[in-house]
Amino acid sequence: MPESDGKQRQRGAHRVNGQGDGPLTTDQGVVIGQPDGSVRAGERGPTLLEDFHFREKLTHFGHERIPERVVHARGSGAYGYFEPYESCAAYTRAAFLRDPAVRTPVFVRFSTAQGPRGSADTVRDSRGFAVKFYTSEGNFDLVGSSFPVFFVQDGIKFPDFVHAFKGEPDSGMPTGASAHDTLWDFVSLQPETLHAVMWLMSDRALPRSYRMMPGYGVHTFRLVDAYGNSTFCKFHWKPLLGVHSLVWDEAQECQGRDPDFHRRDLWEAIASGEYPEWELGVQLVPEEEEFAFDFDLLDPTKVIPEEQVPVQPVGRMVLDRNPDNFFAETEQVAFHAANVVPGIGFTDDPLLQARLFSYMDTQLNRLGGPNFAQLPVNKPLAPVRTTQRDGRHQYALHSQASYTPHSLGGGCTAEPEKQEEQEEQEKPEKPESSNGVFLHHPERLGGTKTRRRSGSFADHCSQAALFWHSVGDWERRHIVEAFRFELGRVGSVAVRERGPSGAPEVTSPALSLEAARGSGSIRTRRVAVLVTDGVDARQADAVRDALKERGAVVEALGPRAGEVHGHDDGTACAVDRALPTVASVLYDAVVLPGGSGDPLAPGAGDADGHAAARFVRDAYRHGKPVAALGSGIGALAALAPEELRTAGDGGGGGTVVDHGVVTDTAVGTVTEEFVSAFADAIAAHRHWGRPRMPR
Ligand code: HDD
Repeated sequence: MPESDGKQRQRGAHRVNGQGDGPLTTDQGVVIGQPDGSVRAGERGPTLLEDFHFREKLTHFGHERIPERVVHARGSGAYGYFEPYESCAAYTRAAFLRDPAVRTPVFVRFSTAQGPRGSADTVRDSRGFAVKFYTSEGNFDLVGSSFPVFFVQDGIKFPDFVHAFKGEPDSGMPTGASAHDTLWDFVSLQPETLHAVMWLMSDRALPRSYRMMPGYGVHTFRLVDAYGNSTFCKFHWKPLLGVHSLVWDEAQECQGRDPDFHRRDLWEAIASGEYPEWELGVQLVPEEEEFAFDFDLLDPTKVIPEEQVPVQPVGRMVLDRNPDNFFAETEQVAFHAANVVPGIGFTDDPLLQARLFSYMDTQLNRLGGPNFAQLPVNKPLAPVRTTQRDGRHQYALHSQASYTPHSLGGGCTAEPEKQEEQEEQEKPEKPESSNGVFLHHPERLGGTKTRRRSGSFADHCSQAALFWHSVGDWERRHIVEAFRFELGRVGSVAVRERGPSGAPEVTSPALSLEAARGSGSIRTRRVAVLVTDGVDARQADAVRDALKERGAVVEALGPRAGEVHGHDDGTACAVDRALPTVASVLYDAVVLPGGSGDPLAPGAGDADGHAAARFVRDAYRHGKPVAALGSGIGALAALAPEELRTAGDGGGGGTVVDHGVVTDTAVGTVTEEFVSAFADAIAAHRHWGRPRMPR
């Protein structure tokens, strides 16, 4: 791949491919003749201490791991770029938002919050959505979340929340899950958690893919223009593929079938050229309107309803490159909520203020010293000139004086204009946007030192209720089921019974998943075609080709890998995977083509002979599109409820769609009508309100 952007060229200097041409060496460059044996006193004798190669190798191995992140340990990263649609100079002097011709390289890391490094991807949790912009004016880290609200209002409660969320103190269980006593004890005693808990109990906590997940900056930030004027701003990332979720039963099964479900999905999409894309949007509130809301803009447990302040699209981000090395890049990337650039500023949100301290501290612990900004993934593209020196893992060979002011060797060319002079010009008459100096917004401060929380942070119920009343019926049903599951896992009766009181019925339709379905495309959706000996091979191929043409990833699943014989003489159908090795939860939709064979017949390795039937039942139960063609309709009818309308049910030919079940009597091929009805059903993602399948 050509090194199209500055970050990729910078990384190129660090890339090591293979071992080069020569023989293996030690870390000191000494050639090792025979790398597979340790030096022993006799062939069957003890290993000798003098074997420096053996000792070096084992010592290095013993130090391969660094402390995992205390939260967000489990993550996946990718490189890409951001470009603004047009200049945002009216609100911000930030160079990366001012010029549509400028592409800013980014590294993004998605993560779960609770589980350790090796935990499963599809747990019920909020997700981290951290973006590092390598801008021409320094790195800007937007360290966000898949939820627009956080669990606590003040950073001093963050360790309490995390301790409660993590496994129980004695057993360390459960891994990556909230369904246990300490979490529910804490949230039931700390009512400010209520709004985020509603999100946690909703399908928002079970993304189908990182590529179909929104992101939020959560806090109210500031945008600052070239004149020093500030506008309050909330950041939003909206995925081009729409926002889609799993259902709980499916998410749990996925944890076993493919614990890397989200990591694999992101990696494979990027590797195959299906680059995920998000739109960056901002909600802007003029400074004068700070108090125009019935909640406090500084309270991170509140959304600004989109109906009140619309999200304005400002640019797009595309992820187009997987990392070269998981450890060096995805593990060593160090985000810091305080990494901002000129034109972006903080507010006094007490959660944000705590974060401005915490991230640097945690990176010192995790990465073992103060020079982690020199690591390739963290290294800015903007020139770095500091008087910071020495420390662990120092790579630079500084020879100039390390203090300001200094006069040696030509003096300090890097010395900026005096800060006081900058600050005196609070509102310069002429824009001086290009000088790239970061100015702290000169907010006027005053007050009595206190630990008291502002009264404007006291309403914990209204927005939790707003969320509840705004989501669709099926979303509400899932929330109730989630509460049942979670509280069912809580041992303490007292904790189970604690709960908040009601609140008024107000809605914000933008909060429903219904409002964020996306463009109707089925690109990268995974469709299974169940085939067996006797299948209508021409039809199976036709359906596969038609869906692939629309961008879906289609796999034929058969009783064994290889191929199956077709219904017509001489035909065969290639099988991508043996059905017993996969499961419906790894796909978005399923098709039963026609033919003379029984598509639900057991295959090799199908322990109880029900793998295919279970596949179709699961897809149906989880609300996924299910299609049956020709004689496949009969096989489906044997499983599906009688109330379901299917083609051939006295209704004659053509395509029939009922609750996302798409049937067509065609033989030997598929009709355009069928393909587009099935594609629509896939794009709609899930179909609720189906008749229940008999047990
Ligand atoms: Fe945090 C990591 C997001 C509040 C302290 N946080 C971390 C990551 C994300 C977030 C995405 C992982 C970054 C990566 O991929 O490396 N955190 C949030 C959001 C918050 C939030 C959206 C609320 C709006 N965090 C928060 C508070 C504190 C922290 C209030 C402490 C006072 N967060 C940390 C941390 C972590 C971290 C301990 C752990 C690993 C790391 O920083 O690099 O410093």
